[in-house]
Amino acid sequence: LEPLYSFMLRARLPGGVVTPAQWLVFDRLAREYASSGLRITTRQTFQWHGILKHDLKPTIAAINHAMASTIAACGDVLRNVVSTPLPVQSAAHAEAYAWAARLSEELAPKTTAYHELWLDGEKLVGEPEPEPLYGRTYLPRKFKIGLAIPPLNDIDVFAQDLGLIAIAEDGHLAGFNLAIGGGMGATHGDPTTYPRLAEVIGFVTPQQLRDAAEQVIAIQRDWGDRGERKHARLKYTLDRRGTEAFKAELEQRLGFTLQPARPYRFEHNGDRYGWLQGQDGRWHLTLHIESGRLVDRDERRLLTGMRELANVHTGDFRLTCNQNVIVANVDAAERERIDAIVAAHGLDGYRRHSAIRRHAIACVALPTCGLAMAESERYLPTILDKLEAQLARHGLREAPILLRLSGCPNGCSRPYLGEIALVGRAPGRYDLRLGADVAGQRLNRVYRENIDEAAILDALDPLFARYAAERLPEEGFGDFLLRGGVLAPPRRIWA
Ligand code: SRM
Ligand code: SF4
Repeated sequence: LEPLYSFMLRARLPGGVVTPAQWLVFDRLAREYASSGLRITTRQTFQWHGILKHDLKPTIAAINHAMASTIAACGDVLRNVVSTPLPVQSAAHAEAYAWAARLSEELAPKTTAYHELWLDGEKLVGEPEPEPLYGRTYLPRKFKIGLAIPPLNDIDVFAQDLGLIAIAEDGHLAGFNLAIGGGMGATHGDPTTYPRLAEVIGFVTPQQLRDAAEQVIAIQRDWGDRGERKHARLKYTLDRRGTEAFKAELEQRLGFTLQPARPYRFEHNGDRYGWLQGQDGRWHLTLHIESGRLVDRDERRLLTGMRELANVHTGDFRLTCNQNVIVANVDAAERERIDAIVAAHGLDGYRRHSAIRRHAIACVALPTCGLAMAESERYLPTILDKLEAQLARHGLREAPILLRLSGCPNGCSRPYLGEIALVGRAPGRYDLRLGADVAGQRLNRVYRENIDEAAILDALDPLFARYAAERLPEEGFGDFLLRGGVLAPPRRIWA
């Protein structure tokens, strides 16, 4: 008798765009096959946990019939391409999304094995189809592309292997600054591993983007460390071979020189909640979903509420890299009906939650993640209650402090970009990291190592007191900690 194996499935949804029809399929899969609802990830897609082995095939087939896929959502390939989800500047956003979708499609593996295995595709006889980009051995490690449109850095563009900073001129895309070598993962006690922000190396036009992205991946394929998986990401290739050498190789393979980077300015990296109107007059409602977990619990029937929305909504949905969802492209006349469904199912947390709760992100961690060293998603509500009480005592309930929790140093919640971050060490113990900015351009650093909850709260309380008393207007908590001398200035300012 075979054990009852269960699996996690992840969809590939470039730019996080989901039609109402797709939503209804994904919702049905969550109810029929998964153990804990629909989970929005930090890369704008869905995961289903607890899929039993014999249900994998029908689930994957249903995802594909809904015009989505699971191919390249995991593995040593280009992962889900993320893109600024909020379509407020209509023309530029539409173009940006089109680019995310195109890169995702064209740079994905071309293997037919996926279709043979999971979709009952016809078996090819003879040699398998060649992989034009990945070759026989694929990439040394996963590779991530993300596209941001300033002033919003809502995808954390500097955490990507290849970050694309869209430069809009007259409302249309003039091109992209390329930022290479971002990545979060590290290993406790191993200083040869570290989080790193991507470096801006130049500008390309839209016509040059596809080739530039492909060649960045190809150089990493050829230069990446295949001997030690821990050092296989692009960030280590750059630090080993030098960013200038990488850029020279890129220009040589492309046959043209990158233009100098164009000016840009990021203001912040969270989501903007509530209703916002786009340039074309249509409306977009960003809802806060704690840890991205859509389940029905007590009076908060989030999974049902989203299904009700999908039944009536005529626009689309956008998943965000902060694990939230945008009900996008709503006509003004429909707003009232959407608001009523949102309120009736407890999806209106964005109106009630404190600022720190609205901006917090936690990775999945226990019980499903085999790499977790400490709780994250399940611990978030508890630590938030305690931090909220502390912040309220200092009159800081509405201070939008960016908190990120990870159950281990792999950094799936991009914790090294949190103004406050807890990175799991052991059950109940975390590294407390402080001092990132709110634009996603500065990493935090360890403030206290391997401490428990009481020590975390003790360490933060006097800092909140000082922040409340001494902060400048609009000054973020991370910036204050640097200006106030709590943390030494960073060795490198990323901009
Ligand atoms: Fe992640 C591995 C969950 C975004 C860095 N990540 C894992 C695994 C698959 C654990 C494993 O290998 O067994 C986790 C599954 C947990 C579970 O039970 O579901 C997992 N990662 C997630 C998600 C679901 C976190 C979330 O709470 O939303 C995110 C899914 C993204 C997606 O839709 O594709 C997720 N992971 C990230 C990010 C953030 C990002 O990409 O913006 C990072 C940091 C950025 C980066 O890659 O540097 C990230 N995950 C890692 C790493 C460290 C990689 C490294 O280079 O060091 C691992 C471990 C590994 O790959 O060996 C990992
Ligand atoms: Fe698991 Fe660690 Fe990623 Fe959290 S950060 S989901 S614990 S691998």
